[in-house]
Amino acid sequence: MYNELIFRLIIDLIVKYKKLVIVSHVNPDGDALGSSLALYFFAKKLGSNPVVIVPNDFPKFLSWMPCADDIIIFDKNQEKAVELMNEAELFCYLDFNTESRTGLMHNDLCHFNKTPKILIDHHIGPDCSKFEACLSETKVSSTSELVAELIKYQGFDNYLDSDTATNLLVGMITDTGSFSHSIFKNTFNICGELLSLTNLDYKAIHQNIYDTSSENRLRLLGFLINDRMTILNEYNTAFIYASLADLEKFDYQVGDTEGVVNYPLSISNINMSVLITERQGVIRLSFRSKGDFSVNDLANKYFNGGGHQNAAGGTLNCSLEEAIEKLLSVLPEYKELLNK
Ligand SMILES: [Mn+2]
Repeated sequence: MYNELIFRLIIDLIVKYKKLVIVSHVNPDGDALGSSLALYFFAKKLGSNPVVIVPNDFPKFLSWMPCADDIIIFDKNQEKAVELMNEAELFCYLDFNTESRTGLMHNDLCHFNKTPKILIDHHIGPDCSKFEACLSETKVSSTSELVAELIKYQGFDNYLDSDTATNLLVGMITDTGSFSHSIFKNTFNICGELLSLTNLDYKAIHQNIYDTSSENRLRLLGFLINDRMTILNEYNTAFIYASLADLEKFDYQVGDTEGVVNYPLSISNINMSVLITERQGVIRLSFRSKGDFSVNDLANKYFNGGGHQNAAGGTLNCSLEEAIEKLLSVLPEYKELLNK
């Protein structure tokens, strides 16, 4: 399925340009971090000098990932990040398909149009013409799976260690909701290889991700489902909203609402679930669907976002009430598709 010339090209570019800046998307998730950190380890083994920069902070439940401490967080350490970007010989964009997904970093990245860039991503429709090499494949679980294939191409024997494998597994576990969606046969195969080659403790990795919540985080989940969830049976849709005041009440920490959007899909007739979260000055929306309904299309058309068929995100610059109204106003257009 893979064009091995792309793997060769990416590896040659990493070897040729020693100063690498690996960039991932705003609100980095397990796959953004896992794929970036795995490429970071791999590039070091290839003799290059990589750094990972992400636009803003990542969830606390991912802070244990190997070398997560080495990540430069742009909005906390802008001076250092810009200095590194100025020195970069090669940018590696991971887990996003358009530069605007880098949030605050976008303005600065625009100044480096002449610096070579590579893209490794599993979202629909990147503009590959902007890149020296573009590894874009949507029929994979995650960007981490693509990075795993890249390292495998060069040879797991010499280039895989347990830290790299741990990062790759976190990416695949989290982007598939613990192997419940976006799964392909190859995902199981590659995970099996990573585990058998490194003797990692899978249970420990899983527990580090999922069993390290605070009491507040679990109570916030309970509150949102009980008090903030609306079921719209007519549209086979559920939405949950969370105001700033709601989040404050439960001492919100970055990542605390991660995964909340998935719960309504456990209701048998619900085909789409939406989480609407109020942030400082912006409304964030998260979409999930079951089956053929494309939340990518919906997020793209009405919510300044996109992603995958069954998982997408978006943002609106309005009040929480207006965001809910907007969602309600577009549902009739999708009624037929949602009722399938
Ligand atoms: Mn991803």
